[in-house]
Amino acid sequence: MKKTCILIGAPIDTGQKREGCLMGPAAFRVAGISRTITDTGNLAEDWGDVALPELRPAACLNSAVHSLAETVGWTKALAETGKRAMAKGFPIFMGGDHSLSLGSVAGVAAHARDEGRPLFVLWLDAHSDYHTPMTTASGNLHGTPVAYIAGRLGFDAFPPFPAPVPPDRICLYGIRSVDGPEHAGLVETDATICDMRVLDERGIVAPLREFLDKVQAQNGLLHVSLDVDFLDPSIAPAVGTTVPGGITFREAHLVMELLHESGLVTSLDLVELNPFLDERGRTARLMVDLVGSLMGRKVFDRPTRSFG
Ligand code: B3U
Ligand code: MN
Ligand code: MN
Repeated sequence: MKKTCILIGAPIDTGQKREGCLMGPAAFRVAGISRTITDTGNLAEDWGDVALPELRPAACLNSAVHSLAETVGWTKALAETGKRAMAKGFPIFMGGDHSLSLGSVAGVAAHARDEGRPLFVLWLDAHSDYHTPMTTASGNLHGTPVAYIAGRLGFDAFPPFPAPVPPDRICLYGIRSVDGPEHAGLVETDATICDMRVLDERGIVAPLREFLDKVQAQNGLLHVSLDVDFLDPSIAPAVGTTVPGGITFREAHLVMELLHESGLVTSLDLVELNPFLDERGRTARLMVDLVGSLMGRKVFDRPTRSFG
């Protein structure tokens, strides 16, 4: 079925300390994201970049936390735009660092709640991003969205998350860097953890299909959050926090093809691209190619496997 992809630029780099991610939306456009989508027979509508609203003072007891007021401002703005976009089509949030997902997923969750459908979240990332503003040692709020989405306590400066996603509807896939307080929080939950140990042992397909089968069985909406550092740094150098041992080119495309085939994905984040660190646009192009696979680009048509 034809999708209307709504491109939403989120030029944010205050969720961490390295400048450059704010150029991400421009790089995705230059790398041809619209054309890639329309080439797959879908529609692309570009809503431009979201603007940061006027800031309200915000405070947090953890003095390491920085850019709190900006992050709260982006969260509100993106939640509002995200909810509106869900009613119109398939939002693609182009970051910007991963703090944008505090807002994008809040908007998606508000829509799911209003529709009476359960929301599932697939987190494609080297990191678990399960800090709260109280537990982060770096103070970088891009390390917190999964905790916010799951309704973990400690986000007093933020709007309450509209409809927290129970951890058994969250899958962290590809993770290989988890801090102590994140681990301590995660082991208390029944989130699906597909860390690299699991993926090396079982392969990338079976664990993903298991999660997708769950989404299908519950008639869920599925938000996918794709962090550049999910990919191995050898193929995706344009990211501030590279972690070795990531997903290969072929694995990444297969993940996207399986997601396409499932027909379950309803929204997407593309985050952490730092064009200033790229090599002649290769990471931006790879991310856009992955969007192509997610939207249905393939070499041969073959009967799709049915889910559920
Ligand atoms: N967990 C570390 C590192 C990190 C998280 N997300 C990224 N890096 N990209 C932290 O700073 O919270
Ligand atoms: Mn991340
Ligand atoms: Mn990451």
